[in-house]
Amino acid sequence: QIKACLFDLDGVIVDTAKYHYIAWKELASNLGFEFTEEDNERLKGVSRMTSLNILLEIGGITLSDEEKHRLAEKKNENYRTFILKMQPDEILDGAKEFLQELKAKGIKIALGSASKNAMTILERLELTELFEAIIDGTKVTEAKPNPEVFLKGAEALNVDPSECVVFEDAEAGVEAALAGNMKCVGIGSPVVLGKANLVIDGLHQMTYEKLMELN
Ligand code: G16
Ligand code: MG
Repeated sequence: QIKACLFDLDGVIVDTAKYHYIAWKELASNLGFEFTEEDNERLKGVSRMTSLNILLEIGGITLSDEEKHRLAEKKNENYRTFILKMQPDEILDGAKEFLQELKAKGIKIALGSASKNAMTILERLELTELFEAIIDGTKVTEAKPNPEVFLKGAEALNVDPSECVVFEDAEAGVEAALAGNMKCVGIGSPVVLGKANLVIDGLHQMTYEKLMELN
């Protein structure tokens, strides 16, 4: 019996990837190399430090941990100038409506995101109140595909993992959901997210009825 839904943030509720991209691209440019949109795909759903490590690998650059922390901090400051200007109209099509439908039907809702900026983003989008639990990058030690972020979400909602459905746009996120013994709806390409129980283009295609069919 499905009792709860757990949502990834970037790529499911909002497209912050475009702002991450601008900030990483600028950092790469300062370091003297090009960072492409294709490169950016590799950073989706991945933590800030891992993202930086991938970027430095692309640029063929080796740095001390201290220098890496400084650059990650600099990138985040730049990224935050964009998210602090976000507006509720940037919520992806159908996301708010689906969250409201779930709430009306008594389904519990939690966030399961790798981002340490998740609280700021939810506030800017005026979505905070719809979430009963928020598990973000400040509350986990293991990155997806480890199921920690979703298991903590289920625990906070006081439901069994088998009663949860996760909504994810990244392959590692789908793997995390399944590893946690949860069902998963993939948002994006069936080629990439093939392991999910259902793959859709976006939450505008999701309804309470479709959710119940996953039972
Ligand atoms: C998001 C993005 C990732 C980003 C990560 C950490 O994950 O998809 O690209 O690197 O958060 O973000 P921050 O630097 O804000 O802590 P998710 O899990 O919401 O898709
Ligand atoms: Mg994501």
